[in-house]
Amino acid sequence: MIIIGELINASRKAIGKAIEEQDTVAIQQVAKDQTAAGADYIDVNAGIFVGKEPDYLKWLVETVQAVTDKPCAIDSPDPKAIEAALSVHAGTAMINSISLEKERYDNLLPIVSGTDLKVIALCMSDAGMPEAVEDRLKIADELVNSLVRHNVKVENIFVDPLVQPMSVNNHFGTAFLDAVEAIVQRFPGIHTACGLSNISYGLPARKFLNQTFMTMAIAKGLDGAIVNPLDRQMMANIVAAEALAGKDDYCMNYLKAFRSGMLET
Ligand code: THG
Repeated sequence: MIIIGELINASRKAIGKAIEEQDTVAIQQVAKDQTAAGADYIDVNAGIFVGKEPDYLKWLVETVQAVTDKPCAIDSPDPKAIEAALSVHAGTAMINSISLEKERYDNLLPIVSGTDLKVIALCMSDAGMPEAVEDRLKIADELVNSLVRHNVKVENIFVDPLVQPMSVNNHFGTAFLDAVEAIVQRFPGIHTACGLSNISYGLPARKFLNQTFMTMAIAKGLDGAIVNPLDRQMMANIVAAEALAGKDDYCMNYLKAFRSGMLET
């Protein structure tokens, strides 16, 4: 599982405050904690700061990369903010995300076309949020085919079928899971990703739903997720579910996780 640490997101109160105050130490602590917990990418999001997003995102990338070797997932729909962040990013960043919404698509395609950047392809279009599995697949098809035509390698694409709250519609869970299954079958070598915790929005005891949903999604082939890596139970579940899904030769990762103490929750 490719873990994208979600915690450096300005919509979280403490992070929004730290960004506004340019509190390097606070941001770096969260970057270090997520790296130590096993994050492969550090998501950076300054989306609440209209007008200042490019400057803040650039500062976040510099601040984070000063204390971790991990690349960032640059979480913005704004090409100017993404360009600013990329201008200081070391190594191969992940763009989070392109979608089929026309303006976003047209502006972000030139940034990723012909590069080795990783890119999350979010299943959203100008028709709004997809509801049924077919809507998600139609968008995924168009996005992936178009990205590949524009010289983005299939292995650099992470399709995000979009997790929506099941408190709104109790079929949103299965629509997502079925979409993951179909995408993994249809595009060999492609990756998938999602903001998993959206599933439990509006419900109590969210951790329990998030962890169980993660296990179900892994069974369908999910191999990337934007999650809180400091949730030890979640991280332990991921290692166990991947072994059970046949993704862990000789249970090597499971055994390694056990020996490192990661399975003591
Ligand atoms: N898809 C893609 N990108 C995304 C999302 C998506 N980026 C934003 C969001 N959705 C995923 N990121 C977050 C970040 C923080 C939280 C949820 C999703 C969050 N965190 C808890 C909090 O602030 O209380 C803390 C973590 C916890 O305890 O679980 O709510 O769908 N491509």
